[in-house]
Amino acid sequence: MSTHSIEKKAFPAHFEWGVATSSFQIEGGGYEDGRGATVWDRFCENPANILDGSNGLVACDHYHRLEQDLDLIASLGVGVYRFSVAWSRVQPLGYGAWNEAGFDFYERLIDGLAQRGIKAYLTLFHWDLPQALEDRGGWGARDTCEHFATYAAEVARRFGDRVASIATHNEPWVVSILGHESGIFAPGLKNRKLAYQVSHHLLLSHALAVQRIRAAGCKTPLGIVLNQSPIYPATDSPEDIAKARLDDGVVVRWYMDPLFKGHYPADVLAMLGDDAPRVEGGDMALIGQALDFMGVNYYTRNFSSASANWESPASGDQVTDMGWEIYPAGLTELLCRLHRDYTLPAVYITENGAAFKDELVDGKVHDSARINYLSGHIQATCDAIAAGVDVRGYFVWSLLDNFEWASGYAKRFGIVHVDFATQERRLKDSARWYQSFLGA
Ligand code: IFM
Repeated sequence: MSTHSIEKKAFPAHFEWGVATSSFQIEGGGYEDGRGATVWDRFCENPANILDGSNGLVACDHYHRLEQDLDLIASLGVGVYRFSVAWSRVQPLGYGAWNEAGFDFYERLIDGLAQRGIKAYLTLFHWDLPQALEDRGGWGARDTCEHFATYAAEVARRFGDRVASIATHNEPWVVSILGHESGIFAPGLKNRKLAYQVSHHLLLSHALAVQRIRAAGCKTPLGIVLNQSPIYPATDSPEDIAKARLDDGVVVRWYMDPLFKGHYPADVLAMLGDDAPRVEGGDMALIGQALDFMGVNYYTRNFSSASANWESPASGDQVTDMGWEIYPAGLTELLCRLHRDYTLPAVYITENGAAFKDELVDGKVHDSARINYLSGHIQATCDAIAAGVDVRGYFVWSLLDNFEWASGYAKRFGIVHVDFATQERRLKDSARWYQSFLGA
């Protein structure tokens, strides 16, 4: 079925294979059982913000279908499941009182995974900031870092010994830049200075959370998940080369340098000028503390052009339904470059996958393009390991078709098809391919 002949036995014996999701994208359950509003709830209240005018109030209704979904995950034969905790479900305002009903849900999730022999990889923040904190300045306010560390420590106190991994943030670049500079994601703000202050606070909150969790004696591996891609100049003009270098600074080095070298990249700071974030004494040392792992979310490569009119030549079956070029070699290249430029902890491919225009025919989805995408990127991961990068796991994004943020339900990333009218789940061919690859 796949044009790539990669086999699981090409990987180290303890390599982890999983699927990934996030709270807001699948849980639904509205404001039930005391869940507080999030910035994404508020953002969706303006239908113009979302391609299909939808919201996350029902999503995949995972909140009510937990047992069935756990069985589905187990049926794939994966050893690990990556999910995120909705902060506002367990602490509705993001500060103050805890919500036991919210913790109960994650209790059942984590126990249900253990009963099925699946390790839990928990992410603390996948973008659904409690709206009450946004009303107090959100990630632009330094106080939010302290609130996040308190929340993180409480989740770790309750679940730390039962999960195999805790990631603080998922893709801080998205929260800062798409949420606060371009404004196409919640909370929908357009202010570059704020966006970079937010990025600093996300990194600081990550660091405070790691410090607090470790100080409490929790030995669970701790890390952070970054979206990354290799960025090439669109042409060999000096202007495009300079732009690609700066864009690499904004997307890759702005996060990697502070986390693994203890400072922000000088070229991006120079570009920002007065918009550079306010950094207090001690922040950088804290952000640069050692981590147990880093997660890499890889989907595509990017090109940078100094000209606003340049368009990628990739088209047709070279691109996914997001318009993202399918370029598995970029993953090998990215991993090798990170390995060369930084002293990395263990690396996990925490997200990789693709949206395609799936068609449900007679209850089946023949998504050979997704199979080729996944097998190509699994091969690319194998190539990076062969080149010496310490990659320990790979997670398909995503288990289910789900709420794809500003694209609503219009883009389907799942290896399991979801009929959003009936909530029926159906394994796509890609899920069956993954099952057989894993030997389930
Ligand atoms: O759906 C998202 C996910 O929430 C974060 N990483 C990228 C995915 C696809 O856009």
